Amino acid sequence: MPVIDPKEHQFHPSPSKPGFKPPPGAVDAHCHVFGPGDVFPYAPQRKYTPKDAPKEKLFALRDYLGFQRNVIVQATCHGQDNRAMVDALKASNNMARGVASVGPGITDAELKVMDEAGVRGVRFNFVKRLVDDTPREVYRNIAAKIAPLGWHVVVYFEAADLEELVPFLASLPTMVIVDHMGRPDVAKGVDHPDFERFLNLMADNENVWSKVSCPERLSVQGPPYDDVVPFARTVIERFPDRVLWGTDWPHPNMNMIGYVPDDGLLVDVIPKIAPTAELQKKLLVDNPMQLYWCA
Ligand code: 0GY
Repeated sequence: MPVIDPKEHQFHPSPSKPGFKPPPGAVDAHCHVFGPGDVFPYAPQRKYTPKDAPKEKLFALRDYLGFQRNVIVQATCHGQDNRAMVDALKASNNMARGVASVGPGITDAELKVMDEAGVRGVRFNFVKRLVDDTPREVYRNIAAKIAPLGWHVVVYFEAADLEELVPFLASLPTMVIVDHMGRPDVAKGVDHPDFERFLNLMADNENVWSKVSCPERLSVQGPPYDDVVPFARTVIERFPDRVLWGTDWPHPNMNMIGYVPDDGLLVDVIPKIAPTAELQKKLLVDNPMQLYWCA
């Protein structure tokens, strides 16, 4: 299979057709849109500059992979300017929901406008290579503002930072959705105390959910990502009603990994991590529909 160079392509130009057929109504619950930069400029404070990955390409990929809906998560390269994401929601014919990034000055009126466009959450990012530090107090105030709307908080952090974050995460008044299983170091193995800490976070806090996404980021071995399977499978089997799955298209920062992932291969990981039709339906349909389309 040819290696697609991330210096030339933001996303795979011709992903393979997955062998796994998602159940009807499946949701890709973690993906992004980038630009186009001449319409929706990238944020001055961004830590990386992506190539454009506009909504039309996202929706075409959704159909090609056999999905019906998207949850579009604001990426750090757009900072707190949510226009590209909101524009995609409005163009989706109610087939996309959004997760925004907002600052302390956000008003109730601005939140209401985003709510009407389909935004259902905000993202708090603790990954140091992606964002500058934000005081916890700022995040607490934002969480208090969005809670009355029934929105949730998406959090992105790395496994090494979880111990320090647990009290903050446990104190949030909303549902809390953790990106990519809290980014475990898969080389340490599924029984490592770091991953146990993450499982305990979910066990101790029923409002905490996890995306079992991003094998391409977590894997040491690369495709078909079998070294990530035990992690995702453990989370799904222990918490089948609190898991989501997403492609992470258009795969920001793949320069670090050196190849552009084939989205078809990512979809083919699903039956390995959710081996029964019942688990697949919860993961891809019931759970995301409950979180994003119930109101
Ligand atoms: C992801 C992962 C990454 C980037 C972002 O918002 C972002 O820029 O989330 C990453 O570099 O690990 O979930 O898209």
